[in-house]
Amino acid sequence: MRRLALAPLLWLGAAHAGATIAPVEQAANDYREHCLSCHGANRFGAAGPALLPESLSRIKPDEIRRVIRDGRPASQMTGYAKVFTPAQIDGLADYLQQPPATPPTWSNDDIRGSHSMLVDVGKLPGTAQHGADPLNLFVVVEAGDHHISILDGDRFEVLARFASHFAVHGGPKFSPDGRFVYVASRDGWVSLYDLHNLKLIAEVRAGLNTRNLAVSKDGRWVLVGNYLPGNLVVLDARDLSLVKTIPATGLDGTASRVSAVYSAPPRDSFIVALKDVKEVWELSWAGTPDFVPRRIQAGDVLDDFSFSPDYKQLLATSRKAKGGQVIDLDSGKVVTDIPLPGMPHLGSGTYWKRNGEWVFATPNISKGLISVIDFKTWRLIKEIPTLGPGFFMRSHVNSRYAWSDVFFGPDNDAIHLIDKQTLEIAHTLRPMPGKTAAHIEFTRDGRYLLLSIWATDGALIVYDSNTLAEIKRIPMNKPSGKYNVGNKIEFVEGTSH
Ligand code: DHE
Repeated sequence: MRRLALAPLLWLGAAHAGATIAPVEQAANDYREHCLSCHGANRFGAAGPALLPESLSRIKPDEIRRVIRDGRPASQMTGYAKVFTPAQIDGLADYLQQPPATPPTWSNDDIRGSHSMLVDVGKLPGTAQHGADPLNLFVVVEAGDHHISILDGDRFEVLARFASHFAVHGGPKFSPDGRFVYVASRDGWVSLYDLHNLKLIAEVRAGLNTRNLAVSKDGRWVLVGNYLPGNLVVLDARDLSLVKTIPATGLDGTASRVSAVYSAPPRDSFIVALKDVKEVWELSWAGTPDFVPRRIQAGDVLDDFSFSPDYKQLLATSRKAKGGQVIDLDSGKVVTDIPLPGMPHLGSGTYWKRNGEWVFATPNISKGLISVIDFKTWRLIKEIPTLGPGFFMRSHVNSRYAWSDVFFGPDNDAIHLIDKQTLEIAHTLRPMPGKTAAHIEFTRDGRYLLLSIWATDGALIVYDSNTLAEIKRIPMNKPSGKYNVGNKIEFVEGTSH
């Protein structure tokens, strides 16, 4: 719609300027001549990332223009300042933010066509070949140059590093024994990696724009949630071959995007939140699953979500309602709304026991405060003011503190340590002044933790979680999330699911 409205306006502008070709056509020609070989015929991506509105929505228009003009350091994207006039750069940036003339599709055949099996797993040793504790490895996402590093969590040394697809987002998920890790990129690619043999096994493109993935507790299925096309994709966890696609269509026929998918191990099911219809879906993996969703009516459209520790209830953010909503998964009823004033990145919150009761805590993305909520009464226990809005909060059963970042604003180099019992800020660290400090993950025993310095010349900093002494700095390129195999497969308290 937007494109149809814009095209005549651009054309009119060009006609007045006496141009012989409409700017939209000019941009399409420029794309074909200079961008297509890397970014694909339909802007679906190839060696370079997809350039569809869904893929670019998180980037400001000025930044898009800047990248076309100056390129991206440490990538194959060179600058086009000497090739394009400023008007051509503006035209191209506008063009890329409009939907393509033909609506993009990604069919089952496209998924199957993208699948590649790189190694025959059956021929690889079934035990860890690297000498490190397989349950204390960390999978580290280096967002700066789109790589993944595998780190020995005892010696804090990198065992392997490999290129990922563009913009890995969300937590990688593991097979129940911790041998395999599944990674999703925003561009829709899913990769399967063998941590015992440090080898990439298989890859498939499950969609054009993906939210995240989940793995069933029995290790048989991978469920991928997509924005584009709005659907769920079930893959065989052994080799990522396609099992089924399920359009994210509401009961009334409205097409939706998928907000997030998680596995709920005690329920033997995947839980799915939909972005454009007021429904939550539960898909059982028990027995011989048909993956037909059980539909639960939500009070609002839901974004990211988390669970109560027993997985009986779901706690979701709702951008429209500017707050949170609790849904009982057994009865399928909305329990209550909860005050989450700053739209938290909910899956990245954490929970612990305080005075014998479970509490949930999360920073807020648009307000400098941490919300602490009682899991039994759903009442707000406290709002802890922080130095700025944050993204991630993490703890461990053996840690006195929950660590919470200040992702946004002038104090983004600070990290708060919240005392889990008093709910006061016990310490504020500034690990590398002037550089964003964010996202924590503990070793399996909780004795140490890894913190990211979120910069291209960044690092992972290893702390002793009791003395808070710095143990080691490992240089890395914008390390974003890091995930401890043992903590993730045991779904331990304090870890994201
Ligand atoms: Fe995330 C997890 C949604 C922006 C880094 N983020 C998740 C998950 C969801 C989500 C649903 C849980 C997936 C999982 O673990 O399986 N993220 C969203 C958004 O809706 C939001 C606000 C906007 C968007 O367009 O996606 C958003 N996220 C970001 C970022 O800007 C971050 C900081 C940088 C980036 O990589 O894009 C970011 N998100 C992360 C990370 C996780 C994550 C590192 C995994 C956290 C964990 O420890 O498990």
